[in-house]
Amino acid sequence: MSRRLFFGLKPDEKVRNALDRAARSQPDFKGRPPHPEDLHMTLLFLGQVEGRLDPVLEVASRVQVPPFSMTLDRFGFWPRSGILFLRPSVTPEPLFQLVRSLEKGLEACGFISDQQEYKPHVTLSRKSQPVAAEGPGKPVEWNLDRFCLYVSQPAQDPPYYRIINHWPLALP
Ligand code: 2AM
Repeated sequence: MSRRLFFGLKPDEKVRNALDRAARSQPDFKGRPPHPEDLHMTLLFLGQVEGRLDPVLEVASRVQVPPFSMTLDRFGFWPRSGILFLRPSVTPEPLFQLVRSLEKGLEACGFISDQQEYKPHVTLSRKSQPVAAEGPGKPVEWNLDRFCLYVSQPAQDPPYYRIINHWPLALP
């Protein structure tokens, strides 16, 4: 069996509504917003994973990172993909720790990470037009206390991303 997997952070309803308001504050983006349930921040994209998930679940269960909060306060735009996103202007250290810890654990058990520089963002729309790169009217505050493993199922109707497991952010 093969599945397309990624680790990510899922906003709760309050944050999803705030993200929706932020996207609507950019009336000219003309893009395709994700299904509200699909809004997420990617931590690490694993791609197609064959066979049993035990090693991946084991790595996630060993992560020791405290809960944290972040403020999404900057719009951004990637012209090649037409992705309009919101990002934190300050990346909290625990977010870097979380990504590094997953990367290191997965590399140690044979998963190859794509080596891109990690750019925390929440995609608000695809196939968008460029937008004025200003902050949202009201910065979106997001408190994080867990991270998730998602399976991506682009062949079916949205939502495309299903959480298959989640772990608390906690120190021992
Ligand atoms: P996203 O914009 O929905 O989070 C696989 O490349 C996926 O990882 C992309 O579809 C994108 O999904 C996310 N991604 C791509 N480049 C990234 C980067 N530099 N940092 C973090 N996530 C990235």
